[in-house]
Amino acid sequence: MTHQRTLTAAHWGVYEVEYDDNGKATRLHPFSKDPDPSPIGLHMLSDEVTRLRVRRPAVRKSWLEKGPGAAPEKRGQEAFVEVEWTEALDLVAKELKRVKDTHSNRSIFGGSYGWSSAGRFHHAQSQVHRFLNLVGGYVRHQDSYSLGAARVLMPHIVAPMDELMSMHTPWDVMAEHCKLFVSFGGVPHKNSQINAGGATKHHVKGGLYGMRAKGVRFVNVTPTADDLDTGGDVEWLAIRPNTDAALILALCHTLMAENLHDRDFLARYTVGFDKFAPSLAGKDAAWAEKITGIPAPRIVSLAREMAATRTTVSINWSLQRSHHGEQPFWALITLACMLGQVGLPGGGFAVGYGPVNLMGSAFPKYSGPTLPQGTNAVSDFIPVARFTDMLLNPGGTVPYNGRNLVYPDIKLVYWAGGNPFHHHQDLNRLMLAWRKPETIVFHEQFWTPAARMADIVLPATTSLERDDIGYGSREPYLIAMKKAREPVGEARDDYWIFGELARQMGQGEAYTEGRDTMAWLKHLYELSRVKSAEAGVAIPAFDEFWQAGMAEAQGKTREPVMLAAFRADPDKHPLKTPSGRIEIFSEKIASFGYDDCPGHATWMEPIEWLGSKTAERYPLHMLSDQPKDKLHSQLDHSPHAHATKIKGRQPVTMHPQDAAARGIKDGDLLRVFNDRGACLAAAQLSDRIRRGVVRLSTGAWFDPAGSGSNQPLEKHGNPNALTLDIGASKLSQGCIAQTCLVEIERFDAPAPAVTAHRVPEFQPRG
Ligand SMILES: Nc1nc2c(c(=O)[nH]1)N[C@H]1C(S)=C(S)[C@@H](COP(=O)(O)OP(=O)(O)OC[C@H]3O[C@@H](n4cnc5c(=O)[nH]c(N)nc54)[C@H](O)[C@@H]3O)O[C@H]1N2
Ligand SMILES: Nc1nc2c(c(=O)[nH]1)N[C@H]1C(S)=C(S)[C@@H](COP(=O)(O)OP(=O)(O)OC[C@H]3O[C@@H](n4cnc5c(=O)[nH]c(N)nc54)[C@H](O)[C@@H]3O)O[C@H]1N2
Ligand SMILES: [Mo]
Repeated sequence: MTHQRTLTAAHWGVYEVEYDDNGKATRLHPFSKDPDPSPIGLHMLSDEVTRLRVRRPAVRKSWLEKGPGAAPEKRGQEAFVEVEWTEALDLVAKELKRVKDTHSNRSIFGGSYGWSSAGRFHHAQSQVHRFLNLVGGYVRHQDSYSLGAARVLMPHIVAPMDELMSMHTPWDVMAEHCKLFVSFGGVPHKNSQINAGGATKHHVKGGLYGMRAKGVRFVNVTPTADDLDTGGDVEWLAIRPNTDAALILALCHTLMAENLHDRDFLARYTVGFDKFAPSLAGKDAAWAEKITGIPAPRIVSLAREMAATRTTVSINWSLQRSHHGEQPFWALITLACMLGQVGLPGGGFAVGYGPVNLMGSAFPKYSGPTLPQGTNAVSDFIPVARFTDMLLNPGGTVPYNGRNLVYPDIKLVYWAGGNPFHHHQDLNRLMLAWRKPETIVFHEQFWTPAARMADIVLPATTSLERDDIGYGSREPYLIAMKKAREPVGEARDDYWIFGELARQMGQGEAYTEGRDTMAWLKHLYELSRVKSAEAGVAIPAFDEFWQAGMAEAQGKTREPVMLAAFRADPDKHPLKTPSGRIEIFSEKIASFGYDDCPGHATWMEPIEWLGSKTAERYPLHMLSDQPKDKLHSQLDHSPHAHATKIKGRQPVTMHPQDAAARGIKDGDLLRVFNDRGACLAAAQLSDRIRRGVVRLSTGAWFDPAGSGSNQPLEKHGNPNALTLDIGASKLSQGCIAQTCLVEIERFDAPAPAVTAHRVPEFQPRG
């Protein structure tokens, strides 16, 4: 008999699962309804991917034999012992009880940051938080690595990021009305492959090509020209990294000097321009040329062009992942207000067309299914990127958004669905801090570097091995993600694992509410159906959806133009800022008295940049952007990601002249280094990158050679061996991965083998 294809959803897209005559899933195909499907997940069934699965529960040898806290410096170095599920669950439940009783739930870090997999019920972060809440709570994290600075800044001055993201004017309206589109950091096609929970219809390429076809002019301010593809001409302004705030302030300066700013708009819709304007003194185009490397005459003419025509200014999230990363965002909002086009079709600002597929979608917004997480009895939290600081400074304080937080004393770290040895900055420093907890528990699908550095690793299923519901914000389709195969090895759903642990800790019924997976899917789906209907969006009943394999949301479409209601009547539709207006000057932020984030947009030198003293020793600015061939570190071991590697390493893009000055040829093995670390990578030459800038995309699994020394060589090309682990400012404490200087040399010594993609050693119990 023939087996019908089923669907599966990943953050990067939907795939059709093909089965053989025996019902075995054999191949994945692109989703037929997607005009621009992503190749990232095509090999999810491959042997290369399966090879690295965690197959059985495993416990680090010293921990198993000597108990919590034993030889923490051996994490990642020593063998694991595989154990039965019953024993593994017993160990975890007892250890949680021990930490709760001898310390308290304030000693459990369950922040567990990470993207997990698509699928709303089995979302690992939701599951771990629901579980830890039921057993007394945990220290959580706030904000994200994605938007550390913007999530804190934007609600003070305009609106929360999530609201702004889903308000972005759709592509067809942009094509019709926008005349000049100025992007800071491009609109990278590679990034828009992703939408959290599952991209179903990729529309960014079509959107950009449509704008170009209607004659929109594009100016791209970026160190890396390949981040904007419109199918036509793009003017490239090759800016020095981390200096965009200076450029934008100089654009503001020109507008004011030439009386081109929209006084009516500023008076009606904003507060604080009078306090900001004097700070522009001296910040003219000539001043900005020295900082940014963009010729002064072009800055002046660009400001005039912007004022003369319907203009959108769009900024990418990468710009705020930098030291003082609040400033380019605040400056951009200020510039858009001076241009006076906020709320007009094709005009105003965008906080990123491109980072994910969501922005510019015209599909209705409705509430998707989500697993309730309960309430957390512990109030302690950290800004997410202060994780290493927390471990190193228990009892220490950290300023954050107007308050001082105290770092808790963490004894147990519980992680499900993230990879801190991918996402955190300065991984050599994290390696040292990682010794602090007495116990580290991971649920993982794969033997990632972080899993290999844990004490107890529990094998989790992938979304191909369980039933779930795919839903992404402003995507047209809900996807019935049907189980396509049996779990590999003894892998179990995170839900099953937490259910069992909860049972042992007397919370089993509270955790499962008596439902199995299918009952949960139906329950969560029907709840979301009721809420969506209230908002004017109809989705079919669950059984019909599951039977059909997918569902299309029908109904009320969106307000087409970003912030149009506010523009139409700011009294009736005030913003949620203290004044109800856009805050060019924020009394609130000024009142915090932070020297690194004053009350209005300004330019402050980053701690490292091409104009700083450090550049004498480390003259290359390293950008570590999101990888084209994967989502973060996920599927780094798949054939698709492998194909981009050179000599088994991550390529580092550099300008031919920077390479020639160092005797480097295309494809050479390189050592990238600074005072914090060093890694190996391979040269990929391109004249589409600014001189003095190099790009080492994230995602190569962390692969330190040896250990113990302060600065081990990372062998695979993980940029977080080099990045700096401080906060963007006292306001946000956001991660600043894009602020990083390095030097590069040819690596002529015999190349050490890459061992990132390996299963750890297993030994019998001693
Ligand atoms: N230098 C530098 N560093 C960066 C960035 C940068 O720009 N530059 N970007 C930052 C950003 S924006 C982000 S969002 C972070 C991303 O950092 P992370 O979200 O931590 O990265 P992922 O690689 O997606 O890790 C997800 C992990 O979850 C596991 N997983 C997937 N599904 C499941 C599941 O169902 N159950 C369980 N138990 N596990 C599962 C995967 O195997 C994988 O190991 O990285 C940040 N780091
Ligand atoms: N394929 C793929 N897509 C992804 C992800 C992934 O891992 N893989 N991750 C997703 C996640 S979690 C997030 S948060 C988003 C992040 O989205 P972004 O933060 O916007 O993405 P990046 O790729 O880091 O950077 C985008 C562009 O900004 C440029 N840029 C960097 N620094 C500067 C600067 O100082 N000035 C200017 N003008 N430009 C600069 C970079 O060269 C790059 O081309 O991407 C999402 N999309
Ligand atoms: Mo992110």
